[in-house]
Amino acid sequence: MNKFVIVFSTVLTLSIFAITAQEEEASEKAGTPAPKSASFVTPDQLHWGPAPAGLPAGAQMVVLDGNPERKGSFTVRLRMPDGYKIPPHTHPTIERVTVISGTAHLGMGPKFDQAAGQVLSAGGFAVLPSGMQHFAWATGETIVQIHSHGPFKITYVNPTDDPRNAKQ
Ligand SMILES: [Cu+2]
Repeated sequence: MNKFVIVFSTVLTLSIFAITAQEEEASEKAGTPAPKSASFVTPDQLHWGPAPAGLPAGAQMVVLDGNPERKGSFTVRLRMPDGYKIPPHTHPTIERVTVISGTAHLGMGPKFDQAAGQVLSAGGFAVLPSGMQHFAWATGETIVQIHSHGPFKITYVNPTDDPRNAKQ
């Protein structure tokens, strides 16, 4: 390894640490404080409630960590009934999806197309960059875990798909 490579990798490592520290600091300043102690939850202790109004009716959600509405890291789970569909949409921040149970289908693009989805069974994982148009549906009751940074929002490609527009 020459000197340049060593210097470069040291600088890179240091900047990664700096970015992580900055993220944590930003999260503490403007939103959910970073946890100071360990916390544990068993599956029977999860307090499921109705999913937010931005999602089609019928799903349930539980917040495991953080607050999706505030700045900072958060983790939630979404329980979808069989056949549940989320029309094409985007998020302002990255969406990381882990399938806990059931089968989730994820498709990319502005048009809901059940022929174009990626099938993810339990244990499957997906990363959806911020601003990327995607859609989803479930076969069988399906639980996915979503890990991202808040404030997390959902913007539908077609505003008539937005359940918040129907509630008037
Ligand atoms: Cu999404």
